[in-house]
Amino acid sequence: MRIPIQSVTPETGHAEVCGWVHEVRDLGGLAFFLIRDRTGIIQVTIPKKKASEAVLAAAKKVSRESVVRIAGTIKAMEKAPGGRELVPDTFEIVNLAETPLPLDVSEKVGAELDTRLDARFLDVRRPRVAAVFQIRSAAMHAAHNYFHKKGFISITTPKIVAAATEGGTELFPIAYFDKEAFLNQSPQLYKQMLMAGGFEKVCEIGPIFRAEEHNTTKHLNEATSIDIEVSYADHHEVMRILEDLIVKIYEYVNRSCSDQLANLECTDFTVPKAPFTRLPYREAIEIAQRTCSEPIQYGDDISAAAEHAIGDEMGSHYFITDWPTEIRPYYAMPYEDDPSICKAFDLMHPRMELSSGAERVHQYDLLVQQIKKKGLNPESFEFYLRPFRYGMPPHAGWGLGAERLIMTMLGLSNVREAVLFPRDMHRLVP
Ligand code: AMO
Repeated sequence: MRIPIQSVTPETGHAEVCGWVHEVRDLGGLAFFLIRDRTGIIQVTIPKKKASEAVLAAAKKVSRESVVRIAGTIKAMEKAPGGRELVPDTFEIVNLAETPLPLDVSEKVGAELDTRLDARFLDVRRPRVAAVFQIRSAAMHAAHNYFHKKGFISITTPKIVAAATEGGTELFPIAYFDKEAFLNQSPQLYKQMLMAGGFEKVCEIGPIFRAEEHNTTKHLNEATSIDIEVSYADHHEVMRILEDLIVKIYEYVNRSCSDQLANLECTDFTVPKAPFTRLPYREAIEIAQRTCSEPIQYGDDISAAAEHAIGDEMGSHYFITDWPTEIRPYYAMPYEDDPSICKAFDLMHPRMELSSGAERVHQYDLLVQQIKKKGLNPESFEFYLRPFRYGMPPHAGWGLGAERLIMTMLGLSNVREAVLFPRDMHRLVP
């Protein structure tokens, strides 16, 4: 019976392992193989004089990254990985890999991100790369768990839609029988409609599609959004949920992924402390004016350069609150005493924005007015506006980018590193 390589100890006795041939070394009288599965690496040592003909023949023929099944005796061996080695009785080549390999899995030869993404199936065999996705899986598990514990209803909203969410731009059109349709940019309108449906607390972790022609290290054309919407909550309450979730995700990763963090050499992994600073937009602009080389004014969007300058000053996660109503979407609730600013916020990591959210407009007339003010046509939002006429509770919510969360958590230099098969302007395959 096959056992995971990590579980093989010097006391194991006889063991059978399956995996890929990670490295091959021939020292004349001795042949060494490193065999890797997703749990670890074991050294297989073949003393040529003592080994059977069949073992020797397979060992001679096998190429790197072939799949093998090897059974034999486990011996303590201080210098080998994990302090043990396997001396085989049988050595089966389950599937021979072609040579040369498109990518060096042992990481002795570095590769450009593009080459790695082209051969992603091999790239993710690299323990450091696999670690990113094991951590991402743990982080998503922590999020699901958190929402479940807090009584959220997990929903799935359509990704094929008839109208824009955030206002007409950045949409991928698709052929949908004889109709015009698009890939959805955000579950925004649907999660709000479900507040009218009485679900009170909804969450969704799903894909969002943005036809942005950005070629940066933090933009994807298909991303994963962690979304919530909560009835009777204001912006303060959903900011508290967001910072609590971030802390819980970091804590869970810290607890359950120590091997993966070590693999990634994430030595500065620290769980952020809540509450995060609430920095009003006006003060954020003042910091940027003082510290950023690019000019910026009240009312401008916060550029990447300004984001960095403010992030350097803040040093850890923080919220930018109280944004000018003019530069936020129509669904953000203006303050009653000063409608020029609204109850919208962004959650920031010092490197970039992670999440946007707001208390929403729940009054039909105000919402129609705000849609018109943005130069949009309320008629194309009829399906969304209708629920606001039949008892819509006040509500608030946010969307958090899963890839940016993982990227900033692990100090990855490119958001594509946090996606198995990234979609960007130049990449549609694999
Ligand atoms: P927003 O458009 O700010 O807000 O998106 C929310 C978060 O999703 C992530 N994100 C992206 N990540 C990678 N590449 C992209 N192209 C990309 N676009 C967005 C970011 C961002 O902070 N409806 C609102 C949310 C809400 O108010 O509930 C929305 O979609 O991390």
